[in-house]
Amino acid sequence: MSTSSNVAPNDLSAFWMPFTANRQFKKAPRMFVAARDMHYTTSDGRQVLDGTAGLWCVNAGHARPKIVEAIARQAGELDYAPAFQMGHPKAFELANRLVDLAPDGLDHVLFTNSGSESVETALKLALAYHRVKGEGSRTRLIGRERAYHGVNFGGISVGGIVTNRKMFGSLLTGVDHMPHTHNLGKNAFSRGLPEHGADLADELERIVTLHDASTIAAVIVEPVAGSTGVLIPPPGYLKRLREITKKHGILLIFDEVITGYGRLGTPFGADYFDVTPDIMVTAKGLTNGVIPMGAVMVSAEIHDTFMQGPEHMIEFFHGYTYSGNPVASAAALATLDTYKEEGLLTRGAELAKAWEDALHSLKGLPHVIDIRNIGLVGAIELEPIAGSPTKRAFSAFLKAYEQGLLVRTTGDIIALSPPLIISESQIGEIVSTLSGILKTLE
Ligand code: PXG
Repeated sequence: MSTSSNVAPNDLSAFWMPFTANRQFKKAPRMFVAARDMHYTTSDGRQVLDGTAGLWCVNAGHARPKIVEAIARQAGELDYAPAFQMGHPKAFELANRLVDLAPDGLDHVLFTNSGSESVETALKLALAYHRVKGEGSRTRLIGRERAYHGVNFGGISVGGIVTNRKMFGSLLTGVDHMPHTHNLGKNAFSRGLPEHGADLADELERIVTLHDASTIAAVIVEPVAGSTGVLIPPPGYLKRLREITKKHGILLIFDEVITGYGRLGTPFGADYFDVTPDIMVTAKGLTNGVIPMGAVMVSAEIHDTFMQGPEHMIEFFHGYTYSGNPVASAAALATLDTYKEEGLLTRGAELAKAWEDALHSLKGLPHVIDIRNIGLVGAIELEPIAGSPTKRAFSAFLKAYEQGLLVRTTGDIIALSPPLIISESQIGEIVSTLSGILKTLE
């Protein structure tokens, strides 16, 4: 058996890495050993500009003192408190803060440890809500093609990524999918919201007609789909989904794991699009990525529906050992303080124009078939190499890393989502590094 004292630092075999080409990585590892503000430090001592806020989560930048101190203090004061039938003050304080920050009408919070768990929590809530209300026939869940809702069974069932679904059997039954809204033919090089495609929301009407509204519990969508390459909805699309769901008594769930906490230049995507869902799923930026935590915000109507029957009874049979964990709660409170003090939840709106102009300056470079942007999110879509999809973008990722820039790729799309503290000159740096790379890509 290995112990930490006898594992050679270059023995990488034991850790089976997530969503990673393990064999390739272990032949030429890319390791970060430190981070501060906008930069990572690599194991070979280089600085790498963070163009992705880690994995869309480090919205306030790295190693922010207030968050670091809050975690250390909390760990020394109250490290853990049982999450079931016991409480501690910070979880309640955090829930209150989140309700204040969330759109009006979302008045209660359930805590989880990740986006995936937040999604499962939301889907289970939707099913149980209808049943408690006496509408137990509402069991169908509607997701969307090219959606990412984490990796658990509910999430991959309503999700729309073939590679994440096809290995895992029949998944949840009674799930249907709306089409995604990405349309390169009509919307390539859109700045902000793409013009065409609002009518795709009417596909929901078609699905409702097919199954009958009385069988449908909820519709779940990402306001902007992040993971599958920044798919931005056309104007009016989400409003239309809200109208249709309301008309048919179907719950609308926004998965704001990426769009939450300032990514679009507003606190939540719901604010950006002026559409309030019944349930809002969040994680990532809630704790600035430092400690795993998710939060699911729900309407008073949903919450109150459960609050009936004998008072000594548990109202919702769901929760995690670490729901509202004290250290995670402290990290989240300090994160929200940092966002507030530095105006970060709206800073994306101030930078959006400069960000948009910078990204779109890459138009016309080799292989670039689309550039799109919203808030502090951007995507550059490349023409795939014939017969080798993903290879071109992945080689851009590797070159960027060598040249001191972290980007994310999915398929042949380069996705960008820097920490919200980024400066205009750092935006320039991202674009000039990418420009150089795009000119030399195979
Ligand atoms: N919903 C959405 C919309 C997400 O983007 C999850 C749920 C799951 O969250 P957890 O915390 O369980 O991973 C996500 C996660 C990428 C990338 O590069 C995106 C995610 C995770 C890792 C990488 O696009 N999104």
